[in-house]
Amino acid sequence: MVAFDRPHGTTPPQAQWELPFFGEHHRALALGLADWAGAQQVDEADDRRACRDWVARLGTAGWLRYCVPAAHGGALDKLDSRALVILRETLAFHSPLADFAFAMQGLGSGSITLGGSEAQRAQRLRAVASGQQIAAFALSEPEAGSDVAGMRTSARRADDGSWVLEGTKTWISNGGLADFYVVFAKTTPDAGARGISAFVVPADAPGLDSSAHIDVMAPHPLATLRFTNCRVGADALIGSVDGGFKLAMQTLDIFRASVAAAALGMARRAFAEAVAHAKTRRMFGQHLGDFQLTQARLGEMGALIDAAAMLTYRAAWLRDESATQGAGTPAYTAAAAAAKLTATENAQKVIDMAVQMFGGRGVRMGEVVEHLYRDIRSLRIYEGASEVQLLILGKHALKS
Ligand code: COS
Repeated sequence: MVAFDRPHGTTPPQAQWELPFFGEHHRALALGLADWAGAQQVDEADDRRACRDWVARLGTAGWLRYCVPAAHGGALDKLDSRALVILRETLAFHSPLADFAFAMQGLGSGSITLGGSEAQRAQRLRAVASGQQIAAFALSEPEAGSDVAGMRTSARRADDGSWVLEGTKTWISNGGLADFYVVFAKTTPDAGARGISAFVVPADAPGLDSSAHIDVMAPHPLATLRFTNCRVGADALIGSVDGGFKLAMQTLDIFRASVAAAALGMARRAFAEAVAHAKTRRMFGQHLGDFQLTQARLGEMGALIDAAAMLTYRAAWLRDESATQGAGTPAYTAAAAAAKLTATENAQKVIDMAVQMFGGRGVRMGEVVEHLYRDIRSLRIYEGASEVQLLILGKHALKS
């Protein structure tokens, strides 16, 4: 599989960047990126090799610089949610794997940006921004996916100050590929969310086994990580002891709105494919697009995309604007939850409608809409399943 080519001259729309959520620098970024992304051709037959290739290209072209702050090689002073949204929407339009490669550099290093020491930032962020190091975020466990506070992986401080990790993480994106993992582990048993800490663990740390790859329905490098008497230095701790849960939530706050953007990019691509198909496919003596049934379906797809876009851009704008940091469930946490929920669910519907419009071709392996149909599914699950987003929104409503 090659990153989606553009059989119908399909280019990502640009009009949405004119909305007042965005500034001139955002529009310039979107334009430059669209040109670059449209010119890339990556062989995606092997997802791990392709992911490395994408990270290298994204690093060389400077796009990964939007994953880290300027002080450490980034493009902007601090992480800008709207830039992340533009990058993910555009990359996902062209290749969901390119989007994945980009997003994981941000998610995997986000906790270091937000809560790491200067030494941790200096060691990792510049290398992430250039694509020289691949990052990963290790939160989920076999028995604790949505219920983060229920994790069992533990970290205990040894007499010499180093930390010893024990346990299993699973569904880890970039597992087996990453150069380092941000790992969340229990440091105070029975303290729930208040007993979790975050650590930077190099891929070659003794006692870390990342060889158990997991195959899923769409290209996406994943693995289970096993920590057996895995020892890391005292300097591996990110932020404060037992401060890891909030750090994880704050990191997810930034990237959840960008997952919504990825879903949006995929939905826009499916919509573009459907429109092109409706204009060219003939049946019963006319074009598919001449049927009112088709027009109504395209109308519905467009409205679902627009609704998702507004929530996604609002969430990113709110986070960029908000001075509120880390206190309870601020407005942008709820806005990011609404965006992720709506954009991923709507994209699934839009892509399904596009497949239906393509008829038999829609399920043929290698068709863009068939690929998207498999790509979109996991976005309703990872970085907080739709049910978790509903929970966040419900709690927010009760607190207001
Ligand atoms: N920012 C800062 N702090 C936050 C926060 C956020 N976004 N969300 C919660 N907190 C704080 C709460 O204020 C609370 O603080 P106090 O103990 O000081 O009161 C603490 O964290 C615990 O919050 P809460 O009681 O809401 O935690 P729960 O255990 O009920 O879990 C959910 C809440 C389900 C929302 C959380 O576990 C979650 O997001 N799960 C999904 C995780 C996920 O995305 N997994 C995928 C892995 S990445 S692919």
